[in-house]
Amino acid sequence: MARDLTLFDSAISGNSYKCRLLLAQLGLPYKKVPVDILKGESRTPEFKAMNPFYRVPFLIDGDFKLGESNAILIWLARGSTLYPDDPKTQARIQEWMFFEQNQLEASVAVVRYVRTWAANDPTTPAIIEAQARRGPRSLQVLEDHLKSHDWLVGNAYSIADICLFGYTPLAPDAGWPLDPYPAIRAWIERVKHTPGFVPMQ
Ligand SMILES: N[C@@H](CCC(=O)N[C@@H](CS)C(=O)NCC(=O)O)C(=O)O
Repeated sequence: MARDLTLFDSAISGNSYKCRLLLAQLGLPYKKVPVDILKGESRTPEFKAMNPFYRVPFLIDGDFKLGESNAILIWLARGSTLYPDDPKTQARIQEWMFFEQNQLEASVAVVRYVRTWAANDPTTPAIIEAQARRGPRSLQVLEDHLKSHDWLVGNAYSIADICLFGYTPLAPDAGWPLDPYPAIRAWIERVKHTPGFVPMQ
């Protein structure tokens, strides 16, 4: 029986894009439900009742519901070459995925959001200031690794690459251009040439 997948999604969300990219590369058909996060559609009582995390992305797979983009990536990629069975490879992939949420996404996604959609909010300068070091530092961690590796884990494209691809290309929107990071720019081009790649918008 065909898998019944629904993704609650926002076109402007890098976390949602990670899931769209994986679904496309796995060739999995799914129903996309757009959520206008700028209009507060992720904060309505109805949405919260379905999804206690009240954020996108959110996946419904048959009768199984799952939030958090990286949990969704792992769930969907299990059994595919994008998340190999080997436990140490999986641990390495997860290492990058935790780094992404704690360092890169935490800085790039947040600063991009406030610069783009909350520029006049009085709290915005303090938020930008709080992330001023973390953003470039996480880009440098990525750059240092990619100087000597084509992919984040082992010799193959995996959900670690998909995960980091969500926000790394958006770093310029957070005020951190990618000119000082040639290895990251080369990796971005490699990811764009993987089979089934789809752009964010
Ligand atoms: N850690 C979460 C972060 C999800 C998140 O921050 N989603 C944002 C869009 S990228 C959102 O739904 N914002 C709307 C809101 O907070 O109401 C994940 O990786 O899925």
